Amino acid sequence: MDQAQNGLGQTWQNPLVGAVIVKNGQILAKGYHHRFGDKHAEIDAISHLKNEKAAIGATLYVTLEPCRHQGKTPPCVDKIIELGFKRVVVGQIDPNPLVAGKSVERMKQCDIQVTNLDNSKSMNLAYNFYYQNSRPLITLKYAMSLDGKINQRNGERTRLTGNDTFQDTQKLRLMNQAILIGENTLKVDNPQLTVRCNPTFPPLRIVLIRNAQKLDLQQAIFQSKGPIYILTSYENTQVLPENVHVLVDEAWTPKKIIHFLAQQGIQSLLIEGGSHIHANFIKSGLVDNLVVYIAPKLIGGTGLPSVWGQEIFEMMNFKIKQIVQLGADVKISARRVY
Ligand code: AOF
Ligand code: ZN
Repeated sequence: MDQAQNGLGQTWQNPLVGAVIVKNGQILAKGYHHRFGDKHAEIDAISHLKNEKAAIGATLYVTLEPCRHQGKTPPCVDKIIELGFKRVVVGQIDPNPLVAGKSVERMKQCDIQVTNLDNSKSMNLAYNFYYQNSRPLITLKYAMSLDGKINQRNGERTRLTGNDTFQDTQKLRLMNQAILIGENTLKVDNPQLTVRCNPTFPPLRIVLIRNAQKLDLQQAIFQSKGPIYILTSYENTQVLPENVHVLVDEAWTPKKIIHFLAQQGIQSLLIEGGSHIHANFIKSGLVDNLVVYIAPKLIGGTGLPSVWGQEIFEMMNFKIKQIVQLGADVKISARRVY
């Protein structure tokens, strides 16, 4: 798993995968999936053997079941069989229907001993979730005051949290393949929605604007690179920058948005706000994780609450996964339980 982590932030829609080759109690080679499109972890480890013949009778430890399909690279399982490995220990079965246990079967048929430790799923939560549920894993994030408000007054940007929280939200963006905001957040916060460290595969930026007939192209988001999808109910006739795509539907419900993202192969979505979008997604039951930053401030009065505008008829339950202090702020991460 340590090997796999080397690929963090670089593998995009592919999982993090690590591999180690062992013989006679000695590690002969290590490898990992470096980045999306590159060779797979097993092949990387094999490439570090002094001689491929050393694989004869050796054990291959790999955090994900090897693939058996021709993708951007040839099937790993063929190479494993060809080189004469005696034993293969996998960390989990690959939920990708192209693999899904079939490589394990194939190796067993070729008299390779196969053990599934089933201990590495937590490393690729969104990847596993996507294949199990045919939709992205949805995380809803907001920063609020001690009295549960996200903004001072409608129409004004309020900086509640400090720099440590800012750094953490950057990591959160990096861990998601798409980010969604609504038109109020676009207007009030004027965000770029970029990840400052310029990753190779930045998250897709999605903005829900009911009427996008006339976009304000001076806004920060339109000055930045990388694809932006505007989901709207009205055609836009402006000449738009090449990276801006307008998709029209009479009513972009959370369900339709998620369906669109699933079709794009997006495995994880971060919803950054505002409170109406939060409420709509919660109402639809489409929230899997919450990340809440609490700033030690009180707003009171007419401040905008974190979730506003839609009633939830049945209370939703979450399990707290983590509580950490970030500078003066507190971060709470929670996962939905049913
Ligand atoms: C492995 N080892 O290191 C990875 C695997 O488009 P491709 O060719 O890179 O294939 C992507 C699929 O391959 C991915 O969805 C998963 O099923 C498998 N990824 N498999 O044995 C690896 N990254
Ligand atoms: Zn492979």
